Amino acid sequence: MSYYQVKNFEEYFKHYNKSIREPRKFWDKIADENFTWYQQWDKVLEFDMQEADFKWFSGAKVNIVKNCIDRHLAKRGNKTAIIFEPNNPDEEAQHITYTQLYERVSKMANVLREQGIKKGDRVCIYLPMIPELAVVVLACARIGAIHSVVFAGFSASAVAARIIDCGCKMVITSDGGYRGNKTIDLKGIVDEALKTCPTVEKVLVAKRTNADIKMQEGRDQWLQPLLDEAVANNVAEIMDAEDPLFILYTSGSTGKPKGMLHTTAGYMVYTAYTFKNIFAYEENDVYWCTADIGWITGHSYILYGPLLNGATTVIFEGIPSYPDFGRFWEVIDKHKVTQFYTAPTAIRSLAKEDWKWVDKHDLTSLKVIGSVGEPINEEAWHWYNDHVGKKKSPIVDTWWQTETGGIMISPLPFVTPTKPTYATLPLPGIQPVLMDELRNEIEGNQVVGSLCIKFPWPGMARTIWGDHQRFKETYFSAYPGKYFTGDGALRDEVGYYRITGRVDDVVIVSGHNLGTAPIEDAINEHPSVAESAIVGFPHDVKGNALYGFIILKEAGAWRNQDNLVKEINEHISSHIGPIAKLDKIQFVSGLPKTRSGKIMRRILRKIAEGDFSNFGDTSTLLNPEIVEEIKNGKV
Ligand code: 7RM
Repeated sequence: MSYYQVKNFEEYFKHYNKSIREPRKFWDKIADENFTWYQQWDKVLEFDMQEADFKWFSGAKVNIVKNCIDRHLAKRGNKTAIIFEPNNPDEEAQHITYTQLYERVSKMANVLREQGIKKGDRVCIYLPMIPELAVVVLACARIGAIHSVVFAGFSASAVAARIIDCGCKMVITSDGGYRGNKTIDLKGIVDEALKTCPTVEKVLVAKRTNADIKMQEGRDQWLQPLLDEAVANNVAEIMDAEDPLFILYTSGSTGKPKGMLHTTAGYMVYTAYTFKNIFAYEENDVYWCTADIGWITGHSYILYGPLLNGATTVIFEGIPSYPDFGRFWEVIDKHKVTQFYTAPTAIRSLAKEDWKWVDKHDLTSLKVIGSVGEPINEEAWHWYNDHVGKKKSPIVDTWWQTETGGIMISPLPFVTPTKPTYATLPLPGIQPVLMDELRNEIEGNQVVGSLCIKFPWPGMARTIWGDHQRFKETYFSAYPGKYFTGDGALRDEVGYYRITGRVDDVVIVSGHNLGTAPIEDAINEHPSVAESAIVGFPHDVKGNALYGFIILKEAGAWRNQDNLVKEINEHISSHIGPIAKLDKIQFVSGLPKTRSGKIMRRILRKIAEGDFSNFGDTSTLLNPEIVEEIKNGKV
């Protein structure tokens, strides 16, 4: 296998430059050397940026699951593919070998076919983080059905909207799910959702909690008896390179969720290549990504990327705080995890707790630790580096999106010197650019702009399901000829990128263009502050002023709040400038967040403006109750 793995920084630049000079040759070689194909491609890439039309490896025939499982069987049949770590630490972990995974996926694939699912049909998967989730996803891909995984925490209305949008024929769910000391009634939520979903003919139900649920005659069936009857091998569907693989909904700040469509060959090549390089994965490593499979990070870096590399990947059902704040670190020790990949929101919430929770566990197995989902603030970066990485495991701060399919900007461990809060450099094959307001590319270093990508890459989404026009408008029209990410970034004196957040979050105060991330960073450096979010609100004199929502650490909660307000503003003043001082500060116990830890700033903006009328779709919030508290405490 060869993925152009580079050994040192000099080599990185050499490979990078080559990949830019001859991108087709670059991807051709990666695709050629690392996968099994039924048939090779005629052309590596054809595209039209204006029309947002991209074809990778056209003419090729392939099945991604054969590449994830079957081709490993000869050499790795008895190797563990999946380690399942249950919510309850007293329940035994499961080790599923590649051979066992082959058998389980084959049976599931046979069940799906028997139940009438064919290539191109959409299947909604609404399951907790249990092995069946992985098995069902892979079974869909094996038979060419398009999976649409919906995070098992979304409400009935969110589930229904996603089922209706892509016309799912089947839903696969469970009798319930565990999350810390709670159980969730997934089947009940599906029943509620399906009242408005005429396209769904069948519901298959996995057993997990043994909850007493209702089964609707003629529609619902228990999964296990069907699996018991199925044979343990299966002939995979032969897929065209550009056949759809999955749809994954991303909420976006406004409007209805976008069903991002990913296709087969390009996504396969890209997730495999990025996984291998960014996590420096070696044969006997144990890799753990704490994301949910209902999120793109779980698709690309719990399932496809690791399995394509024949890796051992951990699936964790629980949450970081159950049964105590040491759970992540206990699991790392228990399974001797070598690569650990999580989100800044998890890091910050654990950094709020006593570091004895970390230091009492043995983390010496770790080699590389990663971060994804938001800008990681300086304080959290150092905490992660000191307490988890022990200053020896490099942090890979990985920037990417549901739309990009895989990681785009990230350090390569042991190659790229890391720098706190910087995602650093693009992977070979990726061409980021910064654009100014006049839509010109900004050359040189020490500059700030809108982050675009100026050449296609294999992992990119191909369209929004059912709405190609919206795809074109959202991503390919703001900067003609380029993919617009929606994020702002700065490039430092050596060319390292730092993502500063969504460009919609920028606030203009007295004519100054302020990114929210650097101000939040400064606030978070205050010893009493755990986390913060700032938004703009209309102001008679300055046009806009800044409103800060701040979560205090336990120690900070005892302090005099007027003094804290003064100190925080003095700190901002000296670190950024008086222009960035906050007009209003509200101390809150939490911030409205999506499941993947992103703050829903739209809600905070409305509250800051004093408009409590229409918060838009809040069904994907992890903690909807916090909205009420924040409304009531408005200053
Ligand atoms: C993987 C994922 C995408 C948005 C993206 C950014 C933000 C993600 C980082 C980051 C700074 C990072 N997909 N984002 N990673 N910002 N540094 N390392 O999160 O579609 O759910 O979100 O997340 O704004 O555009 S996503």
